[in-house]
Amino acid sequence: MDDAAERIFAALRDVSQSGAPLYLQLKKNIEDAVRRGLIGPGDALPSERDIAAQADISRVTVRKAVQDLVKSGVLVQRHGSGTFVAPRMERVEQSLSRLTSFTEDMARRGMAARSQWLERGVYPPSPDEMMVLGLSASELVSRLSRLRIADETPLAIERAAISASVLPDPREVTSSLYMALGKTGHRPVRAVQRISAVNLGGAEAKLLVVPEGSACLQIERISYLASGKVIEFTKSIYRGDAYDFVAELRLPGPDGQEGDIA
Ligand code: 16G
Repeated sequence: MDDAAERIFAALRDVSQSGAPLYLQLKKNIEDAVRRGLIGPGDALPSERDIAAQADISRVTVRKAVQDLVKSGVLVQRHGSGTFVAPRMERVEQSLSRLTSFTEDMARRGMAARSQWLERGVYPPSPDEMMVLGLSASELVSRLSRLRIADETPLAIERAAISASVLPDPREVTSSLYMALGKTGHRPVRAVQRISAVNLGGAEAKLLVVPEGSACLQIERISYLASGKVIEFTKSIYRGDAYDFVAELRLPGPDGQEGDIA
């Protein structure tokens, strides 16, 4: 038996036949073992059968506990090779003073960025989109909703809206929206961001592989061209356990001017 398996079995000893449902006890024992560092990122979990035998519980109970822990991101399952403690999330420190794209941010950190498309098409604009992008009801908007993933870890859900007169075919955006906008001279040069706290609902939690109700950052970015025209209206949800947004603050100048943000 390897070390990790022994440590896991040690953590299972307290699963008893009384009190809380067995799968909840088992789940809590495994969570505690991860939190206390008894088992660490990448450690393999013993097989369902071995855990069941060791803790003297049924395999169905073990499977239920393991599935719950996979859903909440504590464990990961790799087809053919088993179940492992999930890699620890390295927090991403993101400056609030530079206007960069997700692809660029991840490349700077040596991480491979990719996206899973949730929506990509042309639609009549919503009242919000009309107001922010300055569109009339007869104009169209290109919507690009993506799950943004870095090194296989989902970090954010981004829902971008761009006027269809600027981006008539959103399928032209393959990896980077800002790169696609740059090609036609529409890359934003300035943006205003509003950040607020939210607790995730079930569907979004599932996409981000975090427990339902997890703390997240909701970010609204409105980006502008040098001409002052609004080019992008993006609503995003960033994982609270993964992101630190950092802003540099300075004393106001001698005239008391702080500079306008909007
Ligand atoms: C960033 C922006 C987002 C922009 C995206 C473009 C925030 C909160 N959001 O993630 O507004 O649409 O970059 O990234 O920073 P891309 O060029 O990689 O598609």
